[in-house]
Amino acid sequence: MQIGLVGLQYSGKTTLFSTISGTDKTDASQGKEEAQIEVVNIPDERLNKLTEMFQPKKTVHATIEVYDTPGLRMSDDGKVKITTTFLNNVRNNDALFYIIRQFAEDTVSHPMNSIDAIRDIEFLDTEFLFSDLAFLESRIEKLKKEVMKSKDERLKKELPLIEKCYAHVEAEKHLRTLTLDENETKMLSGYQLLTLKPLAIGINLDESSINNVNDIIDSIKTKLNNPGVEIIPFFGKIEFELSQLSAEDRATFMQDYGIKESALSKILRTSYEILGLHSFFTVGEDECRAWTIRKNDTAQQAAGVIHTDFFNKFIRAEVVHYEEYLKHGSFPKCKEAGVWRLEGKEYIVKDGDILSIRHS
Ligand SMILES: Nc1nc2c(ncn2[C@@H]2O[C@H](COP(=O)(O)OP(=O)(O)O)[C@@H](O)[C@H]2O)c(=O)[nH]1
Ligand SMILES: [Mg+2]
Repeated sequence: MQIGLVGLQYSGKTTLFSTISGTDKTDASQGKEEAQIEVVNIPDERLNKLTEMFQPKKTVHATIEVYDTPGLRMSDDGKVKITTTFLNNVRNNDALFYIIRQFAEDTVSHPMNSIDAIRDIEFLDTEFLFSDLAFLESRIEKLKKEVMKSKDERLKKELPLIEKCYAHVEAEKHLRTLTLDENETKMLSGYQLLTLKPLAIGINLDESSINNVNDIIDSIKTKLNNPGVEIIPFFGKIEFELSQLSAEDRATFMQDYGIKESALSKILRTSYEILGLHSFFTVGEDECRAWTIRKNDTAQQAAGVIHTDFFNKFIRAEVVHYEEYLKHGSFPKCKEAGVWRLEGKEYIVKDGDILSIRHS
């Protein structure tokens, strides 16, 4: 799974990317046209705890790929324009994170020459709607021609769906707010429509805002017409500086600044949430590991994530929830307490289940 940090130039994307990846990428990325990619561990206290209990040879976190997309800059005519390279980068992402500048800093210019979070968000929204509209329009034309020529039932079903999408986008509404059934979602999945992708918005604040974060975020929320989109405040520069410190010092400074959860953790957690993902664990002396699955995935699908063979040869899953394991301390004790279960392939895996797959 990939999340893309997208936004205007100098909104703090690379600074945030550096914090997330734990390295300083701010110089390396200057003026680069292509996106930087980093595979990032999803922080998980439960996995740390399991590692303490099992002392395995290896601990493997669930991961997510973060893309630092080159920002949109002012072109020669003084306007900020969307480029094809930019759109191609963004299309490959599974979820998008707008990174919006709200920090004031005289030494850092803004491609639109002033700080205005709402304008910047609406700029991105409009460009993405426009890109989807153009795609849908050409798809409709193509389908109309093909439907006349061919007897393909799929094409006949696709046309009304694309027309429905077109009407929605034309009314300036994101496709993610359109109700689609499973089949429709499947039909659209190959097209990489931008406003269909899960979205969250990160607002990059400066120190002067530390005492009125809630007011700023509330005011942005009321002005925006973006129902259901999560808006996450963070302090790009401070958090980057903190990430360079030891864990102990970081904790102290975070407390001083009143930052309860780091931007890193908030953004990764939100990405998981908007992508509809969660984790299950496998444990043992060799390895403790967190695996990523979709909410509502079955035990058989979870087994398939571990190994494709396990999907086909699935017999049963041994299941104990993490909380129960923590409470009882061992599998035999869990059995005694009746919290160790054998589940079939249709079982819906819960976030934090510890699984062991029986297969043929
Ligand atoms: N004061 C302040 N400066 C920031 C903040 N975030 C980023 N910057 C600075 O803004 C400039 C552009 O940041 P960068 O992360 O490269 O932006 P990008 O173009 O979106 O990747 C750099 O000089 C950063 O140090 C912030 O929260 N506060
Ligand atoms: Mg950058």
